[in-house]
Amino acid sequence: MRAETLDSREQNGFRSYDKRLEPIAAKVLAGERLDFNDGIALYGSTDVLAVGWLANHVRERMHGDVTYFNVNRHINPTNVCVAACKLCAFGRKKGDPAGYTMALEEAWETAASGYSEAVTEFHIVGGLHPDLPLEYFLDLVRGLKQRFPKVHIKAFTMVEVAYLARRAKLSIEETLVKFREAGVDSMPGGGAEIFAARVRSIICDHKIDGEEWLETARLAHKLGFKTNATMLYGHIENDEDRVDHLLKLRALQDETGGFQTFIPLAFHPENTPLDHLPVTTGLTDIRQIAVSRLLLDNFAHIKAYWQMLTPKIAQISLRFGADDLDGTVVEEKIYHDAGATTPQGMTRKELCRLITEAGRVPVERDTLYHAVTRTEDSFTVAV
Ligand code: V47
Repeated sequence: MRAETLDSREQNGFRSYDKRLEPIAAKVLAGERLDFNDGIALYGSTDVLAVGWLANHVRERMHGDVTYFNVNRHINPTNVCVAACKLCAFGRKKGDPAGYTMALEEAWETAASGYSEAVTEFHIVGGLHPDLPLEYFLDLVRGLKQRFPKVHIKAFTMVEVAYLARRAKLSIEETLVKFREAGVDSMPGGGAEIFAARVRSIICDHKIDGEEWLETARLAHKLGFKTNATMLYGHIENDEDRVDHLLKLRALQDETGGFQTFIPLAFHPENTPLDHLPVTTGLTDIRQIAVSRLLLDNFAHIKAYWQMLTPKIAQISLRFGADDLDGTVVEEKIYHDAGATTPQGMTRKELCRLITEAGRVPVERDTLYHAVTRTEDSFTVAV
């Protein structure tokens, strides 16, 4: 067994005891695209280190040692939500005493509070509130732009855009144009979950379906918005569902080129109706980062979101395909309501330490991946 392992084929430094990885390694080393069956083989291989080696090879081909992070602040204006998704511990029904909705002044004050480090990005997502009109969100963004003109506003998932459009009786395009005029600069990747209808009907049956999510992203890209994409894994989906999800994102990226970053999100079951499910394990998380890097050959960035993965797993991910850790965050509600034990935020210094100790080179970026240079409390962006 041992001899067999050592004798297994070696290609450019790649070696594995799993024969199924050999043709995949040949494609990866030649810069060729992987297909559905390759994705299934990568999820099925017990040689996670070999899968990680391949992902790291691609990551270093694209980015060398550079590892990105940003100085951002999350703002969740409301947790009141009509959707009642089984995957979620954050949303509250209207009238629930634990529900909250920020007055605009409160949201603007929240934006200003936290670390003294000047943030370069506000990341804004929230519940699907049955009464808050589109105008509330437009005013929220306008007010932020007025008060913080240098800060990039990455706001509203495809799910929120589609919901607000329907409530305002506007098309998706009209709604996106209003957001752009108000000051939204780009969009986060949430709400994608898993596109497969069988899974979606159980974990988030009131949300837009997978096709609508993709169509909304397509329209956003056509209007010039950069957006991110996510996938929620580690619940009731299987390997086929995950590969299908990744390949649908890859196909849309071929068409529009509008995605910047992919963020795999590990399901946190605590305080959700799916709390009987186990949490993901470290190797599952790391393999997911690696498979994402290998299948999404047209995505520039794979983010190991430290809030969701824990700083320790996020750091290890930097050697398994990830080139981005997300940012300082300051205050996080979605994962902490679902039992996350990670800190609420991290400083620039802490993020840099994680990256440096992984043998990588930290680069502070803005949302669009321009390098940021800092002097005391101000910053300049190299465009
Ligand atoms: O869409 C909700 C997920 C997402 C749970 O674009 C859960 O840069 C795990 O999309 N367990 C919101 N996940 C977060 C998100 C995100 C985060 C960081 C960066 C970016 C970006 C986007 O969180 C939701 C949903 O998929 N989620 N509940 C839960 N219990």
